Amino acid sequence: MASKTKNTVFDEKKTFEMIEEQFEMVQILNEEGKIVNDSLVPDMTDEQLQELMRRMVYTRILDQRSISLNRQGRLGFYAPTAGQEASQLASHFALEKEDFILPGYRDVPQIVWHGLPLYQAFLWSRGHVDGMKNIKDLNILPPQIIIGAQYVQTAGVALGLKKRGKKSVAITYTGDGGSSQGDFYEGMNFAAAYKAPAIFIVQNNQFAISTPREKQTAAKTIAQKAIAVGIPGIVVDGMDPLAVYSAVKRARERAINGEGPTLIEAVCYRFGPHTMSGDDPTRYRTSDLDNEWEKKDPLVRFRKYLEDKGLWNEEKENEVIAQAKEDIKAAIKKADEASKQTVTELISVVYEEQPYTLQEQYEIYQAKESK
Ligand SMILES: Cc1ncc(C[n+]2csc(CCOP(=O)(O)OP(=O)(O)O)c2C)c(N)n1
Ligand SMILES: [Mg+2]
Repeated sequence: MASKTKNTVFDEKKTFEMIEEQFEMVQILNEEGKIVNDSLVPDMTDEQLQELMRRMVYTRILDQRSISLNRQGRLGFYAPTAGQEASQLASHFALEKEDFILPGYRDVPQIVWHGLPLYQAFLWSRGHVDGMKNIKDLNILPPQIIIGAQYVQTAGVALGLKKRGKKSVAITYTGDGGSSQGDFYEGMNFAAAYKAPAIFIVQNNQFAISTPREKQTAAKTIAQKAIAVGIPGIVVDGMDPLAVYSAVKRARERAINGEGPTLIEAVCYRFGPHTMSGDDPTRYRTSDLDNEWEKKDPLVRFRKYLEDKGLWNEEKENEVIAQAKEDIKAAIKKADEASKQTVTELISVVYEEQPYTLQEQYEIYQAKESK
């Protein structure tokens, strides 16, 4: 009897192969600081390359100082950023001043480089209302603590920009963990359906606190989730500033041209703990894994690249470090001089129009605080 080959209603092998092919990680600058993808090298001037390096070094120092200030009890909430400088600062570097940033709690560097004074970032860390005072003209929103919520808000901000005919974009950041939230899909879906000028970044730093990336989703990449909402998705080496910059630059062009949003997964690693609030990474990460990722340090590879081009040296680096330390010292001093936080002040900044329920509390505290 002739054996029949049975057809199946769908071919999962083909689907997986297609995804594999489509979502390969894009790298331009490798761990040794060498260009591995000539045709993709972004058009950046020597000054731009130096400025990006300057910001990355400065931000590493800011991270180190913030950690020690937190340990001294001089800062409040702090989520370390070391390891994520390329994802954060090269993505920001591809933006324009008129673009809106909707950050997560780890994305303070991007809003500082967008214009938020450092002392205000410190006040925000302390939970002081002045931290986010007068940010209206900076085109930034306060860092979001609710995981994923900024994705929905970004759809709204981007649609607003489109309706007002602005040639600017709204960019947002979440983590690998954030990609499991409903808001992640809802925000992208809405922005995609209305072709809103949004850029959605996922900084896949491998862990959501202690939950590894593998437990987050069965999908091979996070970027492929873009397909479901009908937008392009791309995986970039998030430790490679040139790859991150190029991807965001291109996503921005699409958005400005009315072609809608892009999802960018930046594969990276946070060298430090999740936050400074008692997290111990040694309980969920091995030192082998840490070592493996430390070799991919975005600062190390970018430094090598620029040194080879004659654009960077120890002297330049030391200048940046000294400047960062001086600025941080001045900023923390200024933060210390801020007036003591009052409850009335806190209540008054929540709503534009005070609801009567808060009005009553406001009056109680006003009486207490005026004594
Ligand atoms: C809606 C919501 N659920 C849970 C939390 C608690 N939480 C704070 S950070 C975090 C992990 C987020 O991980 P990821 O999105 O990968 O970002 P990362 O911290 O790694 O940058 C969780 C679950 C929260 N803030 N909001
Ligand atoms: Mg994460």
